[in-house]
Amino acid sequence: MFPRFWAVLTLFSLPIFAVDATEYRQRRAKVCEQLAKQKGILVLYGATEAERGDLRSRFFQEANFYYLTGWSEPGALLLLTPTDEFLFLPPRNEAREIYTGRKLVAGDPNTTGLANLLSSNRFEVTLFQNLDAAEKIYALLNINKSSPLKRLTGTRPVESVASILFSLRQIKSSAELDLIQKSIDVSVKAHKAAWQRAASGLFEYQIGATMTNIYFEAGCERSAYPPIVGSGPNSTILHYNKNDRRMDSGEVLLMDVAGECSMYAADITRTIPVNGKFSPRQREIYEVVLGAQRAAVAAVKPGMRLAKETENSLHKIAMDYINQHGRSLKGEPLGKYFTHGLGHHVGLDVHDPGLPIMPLEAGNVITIEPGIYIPEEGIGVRIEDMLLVTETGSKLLTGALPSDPDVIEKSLHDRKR
Ligand SMILES: [Mn+2]
Repeated sequence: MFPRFWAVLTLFSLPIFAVDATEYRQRRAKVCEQLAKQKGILVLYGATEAERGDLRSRFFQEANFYYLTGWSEPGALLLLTPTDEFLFLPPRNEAREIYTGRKLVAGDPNTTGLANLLSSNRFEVTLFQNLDAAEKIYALLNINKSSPLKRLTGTRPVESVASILFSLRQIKSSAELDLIQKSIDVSVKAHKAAWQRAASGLFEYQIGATMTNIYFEAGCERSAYPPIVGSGPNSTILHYNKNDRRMDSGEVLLMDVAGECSMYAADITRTIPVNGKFSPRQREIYEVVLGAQRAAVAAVKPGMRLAKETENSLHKIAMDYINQHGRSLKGEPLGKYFTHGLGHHVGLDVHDPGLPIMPLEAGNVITIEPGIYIPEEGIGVRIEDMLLVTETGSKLLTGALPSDPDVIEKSLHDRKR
């Protein structure tokens, strides 16, 4: 229907979808409204090259900073007041630019979308000019960023940006949903490619390579988290990511792998039989996890919670299902093998802001990912899907990747070898 559009897409396989400048401006405007109410100012330190530049990974921006600015260069600072906004950029460093290329600096035409573009050596004086009118300073408290700020702000209270920023980040805009869906779509392709390839004798890292190749080929910047490819006993280790074991026929293969594209993460897990057919015991465990997941997914709607011990707990729905279906080899309920949280928010961060105890709201994007891990049987099963919470329930965003065991076995059986 849009042949020209698609031609452009094919030509530039780099991610070309992006949130536009207007939306970043609207986000800052919402924060400024809050700042006016609280008589506060907000200071964010963007990520620096020193933090990100360990030579193993390329630079990427701090998520809150990116959310408010779309700015993806290192060393920037953001100051928001109830009525104004300032982006501070490092002064020109010609020696550095030999390595990193030409950078935008204060004095260049302002293409940042922010009202005021200043050199970072103007930051302190601008902060002091706005400090007198401020009763509170909002900043990120969880990283060592707060220490230089503490020196500048003296005895004034520094509060977490969480209270004025995280509730915004939890409600995804349609532009964000498009980007998340794009990350999901390529990650689904990665899983399907892994299903094509999985076979006894292969190493876990080979499956990982097949998967990451799909999303790097599509222009994604990085894995949303280190790929978890666990066969047999390794399927029972929650964040196993050495991926160096040779898989064998008769084992399950758990793949928790997804890309981050245009800064937005996906998070998807599937568990398949290496040889194409679940053993009766593997299938039994698989069906318990799937039943628990379906029960929790069916219950997702605004007001429900991901947390364990709370009213309207989705975790309890999944846990009850697991305890009421299947048994350990000793005849005990299986609940003790479900050893992690049920899900989390996803967005710019794979674990996006959002406490499990908070009631879900329409516009949240979350995972639902129950699992059962039985070390003594060498069977670990996790099934993780992503959902958009809607006014009346939820929309499954990862539905293009089957989780029904019959469908999985059929697609493994039908693969071309
Ligand atoms: Mn997850």
